[in-house]
Amino acid sequence: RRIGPSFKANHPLASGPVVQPAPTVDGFVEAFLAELNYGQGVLLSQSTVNDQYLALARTVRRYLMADWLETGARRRQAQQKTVAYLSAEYLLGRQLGNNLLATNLQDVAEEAMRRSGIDIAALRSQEVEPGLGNGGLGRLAACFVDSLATMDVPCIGYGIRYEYGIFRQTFVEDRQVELPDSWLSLGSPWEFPHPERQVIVSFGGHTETTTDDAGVERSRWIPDWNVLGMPYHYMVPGFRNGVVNTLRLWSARATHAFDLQIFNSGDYAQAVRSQTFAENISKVLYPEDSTPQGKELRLQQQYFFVACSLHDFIDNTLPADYDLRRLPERLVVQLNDTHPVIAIPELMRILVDRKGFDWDEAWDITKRCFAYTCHTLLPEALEVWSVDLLGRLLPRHLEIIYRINEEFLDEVREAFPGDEMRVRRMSVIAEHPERSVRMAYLATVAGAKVNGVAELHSQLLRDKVLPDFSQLWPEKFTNVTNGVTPRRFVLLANRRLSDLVTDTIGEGWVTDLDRLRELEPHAEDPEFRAAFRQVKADNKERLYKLLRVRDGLDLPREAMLDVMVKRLHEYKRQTLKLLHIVSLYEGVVSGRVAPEDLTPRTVVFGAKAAPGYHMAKEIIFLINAVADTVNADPRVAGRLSVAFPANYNVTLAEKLIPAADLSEQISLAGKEASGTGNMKFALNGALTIGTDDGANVEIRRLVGDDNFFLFGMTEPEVETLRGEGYVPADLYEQDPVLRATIDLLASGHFTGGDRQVVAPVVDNLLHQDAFMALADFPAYLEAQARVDAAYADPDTWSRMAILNVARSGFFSSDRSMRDYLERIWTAR
Ligand code: B1N
Repeated sequence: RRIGPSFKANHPLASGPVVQPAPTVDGFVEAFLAELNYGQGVLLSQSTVNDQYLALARTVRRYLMADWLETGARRRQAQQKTVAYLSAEYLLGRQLGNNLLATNLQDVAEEAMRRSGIDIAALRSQEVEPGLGNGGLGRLAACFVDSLATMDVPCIGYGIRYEYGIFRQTFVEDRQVELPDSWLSLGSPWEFPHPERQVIVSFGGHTETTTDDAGVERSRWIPDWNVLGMPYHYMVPGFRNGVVNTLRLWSARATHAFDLQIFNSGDYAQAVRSQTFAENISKVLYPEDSTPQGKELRLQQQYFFVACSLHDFIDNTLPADYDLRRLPERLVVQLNDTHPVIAIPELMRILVDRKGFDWDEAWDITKRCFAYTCHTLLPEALEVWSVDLLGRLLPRHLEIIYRINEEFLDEVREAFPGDEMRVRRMSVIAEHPERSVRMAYLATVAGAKVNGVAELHSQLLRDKVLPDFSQLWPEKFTNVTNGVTPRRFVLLANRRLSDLVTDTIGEGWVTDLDRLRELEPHAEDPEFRAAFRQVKADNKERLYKLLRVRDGLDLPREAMLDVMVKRLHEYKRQTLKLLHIVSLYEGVVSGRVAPEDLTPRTVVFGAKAAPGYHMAKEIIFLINAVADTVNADPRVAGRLSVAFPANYNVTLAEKLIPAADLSEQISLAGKEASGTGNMKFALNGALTIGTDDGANVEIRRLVGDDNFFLFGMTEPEVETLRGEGYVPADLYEQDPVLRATIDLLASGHFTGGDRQVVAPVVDNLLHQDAFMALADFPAYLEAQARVDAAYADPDTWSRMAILNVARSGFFSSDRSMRDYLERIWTAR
């Protein structure tokens, strides 16, 4: 079949105009009914909620289409430098609300639905969010593409269209049970498959050495098997600026070779199994957040999407005659952590093996195309691939990595003669415990820039993770502090606050978030503070209504809302929060504290644990057990409640964050690279209780010490304590409050008398406590007492909260994107 254009470019109809429905209620109703009747094939009177949702989505799509086509055409014309953002994860969140916001059609759509006898809220809830990511890293990618579209920067987001995203979490007898997330099953109106842009990706086999016409030895890859990559396009609209960029996610298909096998083999069942094998590659998102398991399928996923993406850009996006020596003028590849780092040898392979460049020229081009963002400090999170596995799956890439490493190590030897220890330390190939490729080192060697995601993180990255590299190439290292999109996380999630802000300082702040500063003087205005409190109260009411329907939770309206939502990980210290809750409860039940002396609090947790992370799952169990007991105990009724709604995701975050009073950011100093939830809470007027870690450091500096509850050890203090030998059991012995708290936990009080089931967590705290929760416990309680004192005076609290909003404009992802543009994408 013919693919490629089959229309005369100079035909009068060739480039539009694209017919767009009128942006009026009438126009919207008409387009909606057309989608329902002709797209969905149903009558309104017969339609289900799902029919209506799909038709509504397709109607909104129509309003974006002209801008999308126009942006594409403009980008092809302009031939500017394009950012290829390579990310294995995009945690997009629901699309309908965001796209209505971008097109400014919220009110029109709502009225149009009303006129059609439909409650738009029911249709909004019908959408299953594409959960194609684990947590902060995936959500960051989604915020970044939003900002780039809003700033009209040419960008293609490349990734994987997982058929199953992050699992759906349920609790059965307080324990996490994972269910598959079949987000595509009711139809996916936001995606556009492009089979004509399919790409072939090869795996396995071996290499051969041949001599080319010029007598130069060249390696040739003879692969063993292929799959097809089918791109699906998603619209990434800018905020009311006529720009729609593209997110291109790849789905794996069997090639025709598989079909032929079906035909020839006679073993039909086996042939179909081969097809399944190919399609497995994009079947499911790995649910490990920051502890890669080194699984072959994951390397297949990584190479699959990276190979598709580079091929797509070089062969299908650049003009056919483009001179690849000038590639760095047109392409910058931003590597979102090490997951897409195999793109480096892949570009070398394309240039050397397919395009006939000599090695040195190819390497010079490659080095100028890539930049690498590191998102972690945990040693166990730094990806390595065993040479054995990599060589089996991608033999030619392994050869290329070896040669890159040889030449790099020569450079090290030249800079530090006689220092073979250093050479071994810096080698891209680790020898122990198994010969393997250190992907972060490869990215650092090839990348023109390497950045961390918050100031403290970038500094620790230079000093602790990659010290030899920062000594060799200090100018390579930079910082770009993360940010979040104010469109989704303020305007969409918190309409009430947004209206108050706009009424107070006018429009424009949504794309120029520093303007929130203009709110500062209003912190002193009692009327504004009262209005601000009313916004919080309304958001709480909305949240509690949702939690009643969603989770059957019945929460008191008046209490302080204390929220800890993030992946479950020991370094994030959900257990420290749990110890705080148990200590409050213990105070009352032991008679040490009168219940009326407790500041009424509702603590909400949201957290998924990686399915294979046993300790994390034990902690989830314990939180649920404590919640059950505390909520059922009349002695603390109305004073202390604990809620753990299952399946925390972007959709729930949008309801929880605007309602929160207190934001828990309590990781052990030096472990959380940045955090981005911390920014979302501050922007929505929650106060932070937090350690000196990640972006908390910058939040505190900006909002001011007086408006932030700091506690705990600093990173150097953590190092010192570890050096001295940390013995958590000693702290338990010495601190009566800590002892009473842990004793109550250990007694089985929360588990129907069963001491056995709490042992894994309690013993770990007493005898390991790798993340030093016990060491920070007294300081944490003291900081929580400061929280209670501040909360006692509504005016004090709202003044602080308003100043948090006013001074957090820096954390817009628009600012992050400006920093990438200046420090990484153009400054070379
Ligand atoms: O990336 C976020 C940061 O704000 C967080 O502090 C950081 O923990 C997070 C392997 C990761 N680092 N590494 C991952 C995710 C998935 C995976 O398979 C690692 N996520 C982070 C944004 O910078």
